[in-house]
Amino acid sequence: MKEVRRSVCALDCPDACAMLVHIEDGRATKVEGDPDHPITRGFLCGKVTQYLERQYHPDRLQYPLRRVGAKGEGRFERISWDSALHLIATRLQSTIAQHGSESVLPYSYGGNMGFLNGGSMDRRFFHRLGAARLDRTICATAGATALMEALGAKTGTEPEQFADAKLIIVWGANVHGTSIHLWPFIVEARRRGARLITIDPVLTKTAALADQHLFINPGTDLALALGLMHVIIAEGLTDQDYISRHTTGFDDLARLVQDYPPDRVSVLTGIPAADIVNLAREYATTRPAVIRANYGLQRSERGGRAMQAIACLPALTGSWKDIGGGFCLSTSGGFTIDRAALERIDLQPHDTRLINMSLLGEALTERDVHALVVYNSNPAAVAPNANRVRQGLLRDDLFVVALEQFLTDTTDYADIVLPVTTFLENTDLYFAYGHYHLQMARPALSPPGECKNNVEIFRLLAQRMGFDDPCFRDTDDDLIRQALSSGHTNLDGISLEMLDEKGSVRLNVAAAGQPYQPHAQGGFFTPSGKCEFKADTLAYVPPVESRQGDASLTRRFPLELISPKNNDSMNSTFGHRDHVDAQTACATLHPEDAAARGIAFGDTVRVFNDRGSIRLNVEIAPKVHRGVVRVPAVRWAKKAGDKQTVNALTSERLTDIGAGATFYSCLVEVEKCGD
Ligand SMILES: Nc1nc2c(c(=O)[nH]1)N[C@H]1C(S)=C(S)[C@@H](COP(=O)(O)OP(=O)(O)OC[C@H]3O[C@@H](n4cnc5c(=O)[nH]c(N)nc54)[C@H](O)[C@@H]3O)O[C@H]1N2
Ligand SMILES: Nc1nc2c(c(=O)[nH]1)N[C@H]1C(S)=C(S)[C@@H](COP(=O)(O)OP(=O)(O)OC[C@H]3O[C@@H](n4cnc5c(=O)[nH]c(N)nc54)[C@H](O)[C@@H]3O)O[C@H]1N2
Ligand code: SF4
Ligand SMILES: [Mo]
Repeated sequence: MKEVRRSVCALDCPDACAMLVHIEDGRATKVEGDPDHPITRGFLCGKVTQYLERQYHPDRLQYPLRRVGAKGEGRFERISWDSALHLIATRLQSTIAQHGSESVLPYSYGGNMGFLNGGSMDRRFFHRLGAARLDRTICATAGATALMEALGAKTGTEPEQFADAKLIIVWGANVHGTSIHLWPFIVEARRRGARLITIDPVLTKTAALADQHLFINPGTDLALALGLMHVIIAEGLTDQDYISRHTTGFDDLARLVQDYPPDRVSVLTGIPAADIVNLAREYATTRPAVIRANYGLQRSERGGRAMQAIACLPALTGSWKDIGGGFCLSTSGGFTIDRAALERIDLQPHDTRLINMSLLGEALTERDVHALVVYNSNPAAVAPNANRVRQGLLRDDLFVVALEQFLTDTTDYADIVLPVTTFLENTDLYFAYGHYHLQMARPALSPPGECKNNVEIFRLLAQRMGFDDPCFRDTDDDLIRQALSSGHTNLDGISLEMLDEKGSVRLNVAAAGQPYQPHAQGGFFTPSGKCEFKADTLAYVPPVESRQGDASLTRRFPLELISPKNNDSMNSTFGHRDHVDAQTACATLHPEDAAARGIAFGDTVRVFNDRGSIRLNVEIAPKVHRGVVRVPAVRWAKKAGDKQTVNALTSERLTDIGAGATFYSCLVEVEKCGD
């Protein structure tokens, strides 16, 4: 029998695509983008077009496993669900008896972006247990904090409106690789005469397609933003009416940016002064002009304040007033569901300690963690300072449980591995961080073997631990109804039944068919209700790990390593694919940096600093800014000859605000390998 069922892509991507799954006799034969969805528009990215390779991969986990080899070896034997749950419950109980409940640490991130499988029954379970709480900082907290400071919410220009822009600045974002569904709107705008400018240390695929590309020194975007403000204010290109009605702190900002003339900003950013002046003029005089930033921009020591300053630019020029103007980092703030009802922090016996996930290495080696439960994440590959993380995971007295689809770098250190479903097998409710359409999916396929979803696994664990609160028996539909009952106007009239029928519904952010213009008339969500410039927080200091940073470091490690997203994979997901492995096993060097080190095409190189050393192939091309090394993230260490990923090199230093990870502030040296 042939049929087509709907699903929603649950990967950690701004686009949250609506999918159609073609099924023949219970087996999927093809996945495609829903042609009727206003953002998906009938296509999926390359990596998910091939999702069935993952869905039906022979290595997919189907049964619970118990470790039989040494930690890190990855040798397991099959056990029953009953004994897996029993082993976990008894070990958690004895750990709590001996070391207290806060010695248990959950570790999860973006493996599954559904509200249910991403953060519902799991949170309830750990809250009731009294476990340490995880501060989920590994991706987005610097930028999120920045938006809260400047705008008061994580909202921005909707993708549909990009088609109306006349100037699009893509700033620290690789639209073509990481949020491809914005691209058709950019194409549409350009067809109508818009210009596209990119700002990135790398000539990405997006940058190569732009009208103009500006190579920037990593971590210097705050200086660039202040330099643009300098020119805009000095040349009288501001919208004084908008500024006086809808902003605070303009006079202090005007004073601060006097210290950032184009010549100085040019030295800091590596962008020619004339280009800075022209960009400022073009931005302030083209209407509508929109800025698309993405999280890559804020993964540096100064990334938070940089995002904050950039988010202030449209208020200076009044660009929020235009359909197709404004700024977007994230739209997630529009999805005002009742998270408290899903997560139930009130179940905590007492307020527990908070552990920053970006400091996992430190937590496992210095902070008295005795049990780690990992789901929706692969920390052995994706967390910074991987050698320290590994040292922690190797501890004999650490009990590790991993809920996974594959045997990853992390599961190799687990005592118990539980097989989980893929999103194609789940009921879930989905937000997006790149558009304003709320979606729901029912299982399109049935799970293989004995796979269970995260929600069900934490329900079962709660039962084993004897947690009798009725909330641990909530069904998936109960959870969705609770999530939708926040009473917020954005969800007015949106019910489970409606989502079940339609699949996707635009949030009530504007009248049907009308553009959402969050700040056309101010309406900021800050305490003052205005865009807050906060000049006292915006002075620029170069990152410690940067070319203008700590001289004792730059002498030994003169190159700036960035490890941005790989177009054909999703963080470490799809790392099992050979072509992904090859892409993430390669460092790109500027020809002058390669020549200075006697490195030539075909060489193998060693990239190293005090934290680690990895061997990689090399690509030599002026695709990276001079002084920058690019290694796409994140390779599976277990597939590498030296068992290392790029995160062996990255540090546990945190961002200026939001306590986020600084993956892209990382000094290294590169040398040719001897053999
Ligand atoms: N194909 C693919 N798509 C993905 C992902 C993936 O792994 N692969 N990951 C998903 C996730 S988790 C996220 S958070 C998003 C992130 O989406 P993006 O932010 O678009 O992706 P990144 O590659 O992290 O960073 C974007 C760009 O910032 C540049 N960059 C690095 N440092 C700086 C800097 O200091 N200044 C400036 N101006 N630019 C800088 C990088 O070279 C890169 O081209 O993508 C999501 N989508
Ligand atoms: N060097 C470097 N490191 C980085 C980054 C970088 O750009 N450079 N990016 C950082 C960023 S932005 C992010 S968001 C993090 C991402 O880090 P993670 O959130 O850990 O993302 P993934 O590596 O994709 O791993 C997700 C895992 O979840 C599993 N999974 C999928 N669905 C489910 C499910 O339903 N249940 C369970 N239990 N598991 C599931 C997948 O099989 C996969 O192994 O990485 C960070 N690390
Ligand atoms: S990863 Fe992003 S672009 Fe690709 S199918 Fe999923 S939501 Fe769409
Ligand atoms: Mo991320």
